[in-house]
Amino acid sequence: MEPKGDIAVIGLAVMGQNLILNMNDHGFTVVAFNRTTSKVDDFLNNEAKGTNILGAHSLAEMVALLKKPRRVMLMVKAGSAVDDFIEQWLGVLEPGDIVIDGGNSLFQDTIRRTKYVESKGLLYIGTGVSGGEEGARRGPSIMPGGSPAAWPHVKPIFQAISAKVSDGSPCCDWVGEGGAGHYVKMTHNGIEYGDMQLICEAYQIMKDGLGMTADEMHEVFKEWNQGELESYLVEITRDILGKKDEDGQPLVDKILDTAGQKGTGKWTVISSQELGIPITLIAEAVYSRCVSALKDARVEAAKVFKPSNPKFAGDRKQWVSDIRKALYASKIISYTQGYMLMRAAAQQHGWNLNYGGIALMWRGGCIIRSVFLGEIKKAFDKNPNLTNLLLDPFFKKAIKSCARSWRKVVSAAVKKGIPAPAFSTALAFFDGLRSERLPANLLQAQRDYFGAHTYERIDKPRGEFFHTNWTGSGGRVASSTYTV
Ligand code: 2AM
Repeated sequence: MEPKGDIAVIGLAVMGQNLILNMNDHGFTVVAFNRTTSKVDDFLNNEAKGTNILGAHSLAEMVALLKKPRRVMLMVKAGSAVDDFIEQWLGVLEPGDIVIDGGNSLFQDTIRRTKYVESKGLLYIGTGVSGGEEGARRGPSIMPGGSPAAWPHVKPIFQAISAKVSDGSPCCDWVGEGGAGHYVKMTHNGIEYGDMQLICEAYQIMKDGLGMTADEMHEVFKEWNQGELESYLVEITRDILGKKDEDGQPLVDKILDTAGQKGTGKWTVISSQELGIPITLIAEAVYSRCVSALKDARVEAAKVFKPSNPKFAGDRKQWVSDIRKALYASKIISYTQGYMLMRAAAQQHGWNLNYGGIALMWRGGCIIRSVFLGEIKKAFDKNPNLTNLLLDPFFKKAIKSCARSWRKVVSAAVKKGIPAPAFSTALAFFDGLRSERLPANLLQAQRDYFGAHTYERIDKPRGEFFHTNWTGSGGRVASSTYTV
């Protein structure tokens, strides 16, 4: 009998199960496999009952059920489990078969694995899948990269199961070679950290600066979700603020204020450091989670340094409008930085990224989905070579119309001692970017003074380096110039 399986999915945790059910809904025959094989039977007898999903209890059985070229997709924990599976598969798959990793793998691992699997004659795809459980079930954002020759074979499945935007375009397209898909997914997660932090800062300013209750803020987020901030994260914030505990009090007020993290935000920041790209907002978002984790230290310090009166003076409605604008402007900065990062990574790794396509992939299905991403898509459609999102006419106008409120909110937060690190760093970055002359002339002089690191001059061509004997007692020899 001819094998019927279109694709195998390995790993029956919640994301894996939901992706399988989603593929089944779209008419694909999926083979389900899991290391602990009892989970296969459990799945077939419950969630997958009455569907066309096939179970396999060994890799050999799985392979026998698949049409060629075989497509096998891993939905297991990132790390060594992926390498273990690749080794096992290389023993049972054939040249031309396609290995897909749908976990949150580090992009360097995906670069390495793509090369390795290709060296064995097979094809590799490392893909970001975003949208949580619900996304996996109803339509995630999917960001595939790896071996270009594999794409036509997985495209029909991935684009069928992905989220769609209003005109029907799928939130899934080929991202690029090697680790490009996982890089874009990592950047997505970094931006997600930033978006969440911005919302949280707006919340804290409204709570502490304006004395607003969760119910009142629920109304504010409801309104914000009807304008330019309309997004999944604003929507769930609205719902969270409206949720009551069993005693009728807002649940959010009872949740301990220490945040966890799994590492993709940190990876984004590490990559930005390596590439020398300032993604200051995401970095502050990661560090803010670290500060939140210092609960005991904060409780101690608050006993000594607690701000005496954090309340803002003035009209509350006006403040809420200012905070919305500060959030919007800061968000524009965060995406500007995120796109700068992807552009630098693409250059370093030789990826031909489609920036408008990335905005479209993020437009639906994933955690950062928003109306805002539609504007980014438009900006790149108009100018595919746009190097700085801030220079697009739409965003230029938006930043200009928010600037006064942004400064007002950041200065009030500073004056009153309410932490707003992401709002503030966004503004500092903006001010840095629009400074034709920064104090780095002095910095270079300092470096040359103590380390003979040399400097360039404004009255000489770039690339000519000078050293001054600042004290009259140092040597004549300059250290070689280098930039890390
Ligand atoms: P399990 O059910 O056998 O534990 C999420 O943890 C998914 O990843 C589960 O399907 C889990 O399989 C799988 N997984 C985690 N580590 C694994 C490993 N080292 N080898 C195989 N599967 C693994």
